[in-house]
Amino acid sequence: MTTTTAADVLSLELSEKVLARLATLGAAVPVGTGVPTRSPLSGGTLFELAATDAAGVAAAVQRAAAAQRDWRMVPAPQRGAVVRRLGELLREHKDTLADIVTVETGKIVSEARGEVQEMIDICEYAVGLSRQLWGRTIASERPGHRLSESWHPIGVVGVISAFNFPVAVWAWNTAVALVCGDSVVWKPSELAPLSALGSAALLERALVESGHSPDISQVVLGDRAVGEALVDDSSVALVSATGSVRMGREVGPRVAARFGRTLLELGGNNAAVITPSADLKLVTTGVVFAAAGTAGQRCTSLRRLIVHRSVKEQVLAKLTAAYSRLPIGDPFDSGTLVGPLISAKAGDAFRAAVEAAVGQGGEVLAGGNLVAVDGLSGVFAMPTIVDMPEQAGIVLEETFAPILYVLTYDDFDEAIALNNAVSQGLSAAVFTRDQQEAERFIADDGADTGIANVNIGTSGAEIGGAFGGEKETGGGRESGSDSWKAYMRRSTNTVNYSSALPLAQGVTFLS
Ligand code: UN1
Repeated sequence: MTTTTAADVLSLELSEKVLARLATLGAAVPVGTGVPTRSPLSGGTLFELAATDAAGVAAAVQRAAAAQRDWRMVPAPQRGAVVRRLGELLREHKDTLADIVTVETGKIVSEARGEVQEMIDICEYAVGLSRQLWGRTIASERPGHRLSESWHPIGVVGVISAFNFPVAVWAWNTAVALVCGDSVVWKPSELAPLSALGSAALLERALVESGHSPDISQVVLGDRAVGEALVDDSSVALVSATGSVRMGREVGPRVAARFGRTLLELGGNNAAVITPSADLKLVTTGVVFAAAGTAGQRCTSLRRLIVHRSVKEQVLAKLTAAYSRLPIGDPFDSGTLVGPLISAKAGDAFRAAVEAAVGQGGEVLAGGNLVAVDGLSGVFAMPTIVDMPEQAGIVLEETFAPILYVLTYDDFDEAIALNNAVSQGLSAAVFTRDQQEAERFIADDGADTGIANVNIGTSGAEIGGAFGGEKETGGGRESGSDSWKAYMRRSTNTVNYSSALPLAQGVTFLS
């Protein structure tokens, strides 16, 4: 006889909630085996979905490739109209999709809705972009010649996304890829397949309503093997992958071996420098949101605080006071600011990191433990601050949990050196009212990250900028600015409208 635990009852409730939301979104749920769905609220399994096998991945890619051959000929502004419709549907169903995100990832309601808002934002951005896929005209050195460049759809884009932004990252890639004339095959995180099914259902509706093939968007479900099949498929022109550095190290060379393109968004080990002139009110809000928000599970989460010796005591007093008041609990409760970690494994990694930090001479100033939350059976970590004697060992690692390591500096050059002395290069921030320091931080010899902020934390980037980072973060850029260029192929065109054929560089041949 099996006994039903409180966690089982909660898992059942969450299953019902998520299935009702999926029905509202019009999503079919491929029940089967291979992909168990889970919730970090109960820590248990909800129900199981059918995994896509290798043949299924190949078939999905071929369907996407066939559909793309027509899609690429649809004028870009008309492709934009489909993305506009997707944005409208997301607006209409914002809270419904956000609820699924909360069930699957444990994100608090406000952040889950913020994630769907980020999807809406990128749709709107992509609609505008659909009329701005500009090439240039370049001065030719030859008379009667026009030199220009044009941008064309690249083909099938494979999107591999992570659990922490289970839907926004797909939307960044997909909204832009669609207006660029590409089709998309999505392999969502195996920890968040349900929010993927919900999002894809809305896109399918937008496509069908506008008279286009739903095959332009494909979802494949499963673990690593499914990701590998997608990565190795030579019909996938671009693999856009978000995840760990370890994952990127495998994906990068595999795609390169077949001369495919990659766009990699890997780990971060983001720091904020707190200078003597910093506005401490901004520091407190900025640091607490960046370090403890999303339970420290963003790539852009703040992990290192590089604080000037003269303000250290004051800064830490404010931060520890704020940390002691952070409500940890049910992410569906409106008062909660810190929800559960994604899994028991993440809880183990949190504990191991705190232990390692203490072993390396760290002093725990706030948090440090896992806590139980009434009525839920997931794993909850107390947002933690550890004062470290030096930047070494565990501080150099990205632990996906709310742990903030404190480092002390005396001289601004030293602060920049500490900021840059990690292998990742995603996001960095400086809090200062000194203009020289602010400018220096974002100058050529400043922070070496893809995102460098002044008087604002490391996380919570807007979609208008290019998102991504350097070094082991992978070098990719997605979302705004000119990131769209990664989703297109560039063609340089020389047109001779004269009756002579002068050769470039003054070469003479047959004349
Ligand atoms: C991520 O952490 O994987 O800047 C993406 C932010 C979000 C996106 C983060 N807009 O925090």
